[in-house]
Amino acid sequence: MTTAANEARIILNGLSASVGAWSDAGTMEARSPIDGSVAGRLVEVGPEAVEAAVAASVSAFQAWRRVPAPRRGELVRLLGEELRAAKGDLARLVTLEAGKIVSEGLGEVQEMIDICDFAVGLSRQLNGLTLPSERPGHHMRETWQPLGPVAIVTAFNFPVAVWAWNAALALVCGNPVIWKPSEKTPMTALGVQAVFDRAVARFGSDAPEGLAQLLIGRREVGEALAADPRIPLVSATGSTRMGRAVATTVAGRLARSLLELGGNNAMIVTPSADLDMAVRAIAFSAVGTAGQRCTTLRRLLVHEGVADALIARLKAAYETLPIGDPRAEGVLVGPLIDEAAGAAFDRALERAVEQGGTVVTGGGRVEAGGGVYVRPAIVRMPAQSEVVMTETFAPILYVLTWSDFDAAVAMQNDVPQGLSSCVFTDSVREAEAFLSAWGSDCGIANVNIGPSGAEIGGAFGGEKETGGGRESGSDSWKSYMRRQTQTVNFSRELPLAQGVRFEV
Ligand code: UN1
Repeated sequence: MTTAANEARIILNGLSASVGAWSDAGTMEARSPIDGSVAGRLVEVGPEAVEAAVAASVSAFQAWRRVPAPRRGELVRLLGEELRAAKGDLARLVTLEAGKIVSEGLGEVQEMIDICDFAVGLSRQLNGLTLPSERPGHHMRETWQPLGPVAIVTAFNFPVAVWAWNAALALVCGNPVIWKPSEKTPMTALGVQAVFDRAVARFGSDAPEGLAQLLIGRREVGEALAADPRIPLVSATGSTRMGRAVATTVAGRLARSLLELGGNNAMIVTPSADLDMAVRAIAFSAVGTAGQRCTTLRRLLVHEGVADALIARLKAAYETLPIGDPRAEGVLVGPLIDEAAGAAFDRALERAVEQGGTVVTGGGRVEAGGGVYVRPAIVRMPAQSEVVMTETFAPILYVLTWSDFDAAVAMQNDVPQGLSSCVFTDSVREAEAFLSAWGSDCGIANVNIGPSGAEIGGAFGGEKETGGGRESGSDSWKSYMRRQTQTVNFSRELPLAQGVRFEV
């Protein structure tokens, strides 16, 4: 029987990806969390490979920045077409290597396609301002210039979309990219690179060598990229600990980082909330991707008058959740990424009980063919104790109650992470208060929709401990460019500054 990992390897072969990447001497196992199978070993690079990769990127930059932005957009348009053609294969790779259910794998590739469309339009709208000069016969304007090589470090849980958010924007902005994917998802990265190469082949020779590079490697490769003075922007997604290390290194050389780190997202449910909608939103955002999204719902803050009714309905919904092989039709909860994630799930539940929590449902493993499958848990907590304030990358939903709306908002804000948030209410007062300056302190605030599943059109990311990075839509492109204020004197005078005379 073909193992899940071998199925991924067959798809890669079909995409003509990873030719030469496999070797018995390779040191990176390509595995699937579905059944724990291993497809083989991939050759990985060490930090010493970063030198040559950055040199190639710098020379690619010299050419790419001269290509007009709308023409750069054409490459991203072709990438979008190739992604559409390869959508099924890439989505399947995401399922096989990250363990996402089929519709989530497809959804992730759709995010790649969407950001390509967005970036194509953007390639004709990298607009600056013209500014009134205080000096006669002068023209002032603001121009957005390409920045240089962009390093992209991505996590296992969104193994393809996050690269695309960064790469599509970086490319239209005139920057080459160097990608270090998670060591847990090298195969999807190889698949994406193959699709990119197809787009380049159709585009033509004005796409320089080394425009988008892939470095299969470990933490040290990311560290070397973060430390390299030729990389003006490092965009990294992952744990808060990793983000702090990247931010410190990058700030130490006064360059820019764009970070997407932890989330500890809450939903406030008020007495007027539509509970049918709330139950569906909670189930999707708390157990989707087996609780391994940074936007996963982790804290449910319910008004004490509706708590028992809501919890009873959630318990019933949780107890019929189909858990198992994410390829199987109807399954909603796939595996955790690895044994360490399973252990973190178990430990968090133990800590929750120690801290006064009562498990309403879930916990423990489901035997399903070799992967780490857990039963999503709901735990009622007496207070926002240490474990509630911590992001555990697994499907645990902590439930707390409140009686005063302002106190609920304060509770939602009282964690270090500030990525996504939402309120379920039919009261316009509560909804608007939640969205006001004294409401949610998160980067994303929603009304009557859960905290996950953000569209690419908005700036994605958080405030507070998430690193404050904003990626993908809105004006996030400005992070990938340098702003230049330009002044042209078309007079025959030299007014140096207001009121200053300087004769030589
Ligand atoms: C992440 O979990 O790292 O909003 C990103 C969402 C997705 C992106 C999540 N569009 O759930």
